[in-house]
Amino acid sequence: MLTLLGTPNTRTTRVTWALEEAGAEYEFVAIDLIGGGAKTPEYRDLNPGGKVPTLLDGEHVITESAAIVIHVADRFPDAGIIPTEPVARARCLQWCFFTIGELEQPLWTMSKHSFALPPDWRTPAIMPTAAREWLRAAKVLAAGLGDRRFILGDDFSVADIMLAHTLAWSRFAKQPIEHENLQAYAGRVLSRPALARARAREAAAKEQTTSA
Ligand SMILES: N[C@@H](CCC(=O)N[C@@H](CS)C(=O)NCC(=O)O)C(=O)O
Repeated sequence: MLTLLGTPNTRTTRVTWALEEAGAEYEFVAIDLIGGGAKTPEYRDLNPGGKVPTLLDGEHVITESAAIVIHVADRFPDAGIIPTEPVARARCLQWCFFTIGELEQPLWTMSKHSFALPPDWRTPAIMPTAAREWLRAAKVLAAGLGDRRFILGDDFSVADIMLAHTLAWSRFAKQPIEHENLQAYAGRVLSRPALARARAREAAAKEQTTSA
């Protein structure tokens, strides 16, 4: 049994999306991030950093969105969303880790210093640096993508989930996507039906929590 604990429209959506691409059966438990739902002792037992998402796979607890989407892809091999050939798999992991280590970091810095951190901890002067770092990481991605349909070529993979989710985040953060190939890629990947299903599933879980 798979249970995803997370908050709609956060990094959780990477996992909901991967589960939908995989055709998995799962329960979605909405965590009220703003209301402190990730900071309770019970939740911290699962995810000591008090962050979302967390996946429960039977007795196993998995945290970190990149690790979780890779696990989902491995667990549902018939979905074909992670390559098995070692070099192609390494390339897929490369772009998953690039997302976490490079692409999302400037956006996360902007989020932290505009609303996520307590007001006293925010340093607005960091914003121009983060904006430049965003452009730099996006340029690396645009060069890596080239004229491919997906980041690995013709086959969609969890790396596309990680990357495209972060491109959607950049739109929300009003950071430009300067490269035409990246804009087209974002449009292509973000219009996948599995993402629409994931968003609907998250919205339904949130609605249930709100009205409970
Ligand atoms: N590296 C982690 C980051 C998780 C993370 O920071 N999630 C945000 C929501 S998108 C969160 O829970 N923030 C609450 C906090 O920072 O206290 C992952 O990819 O899962």
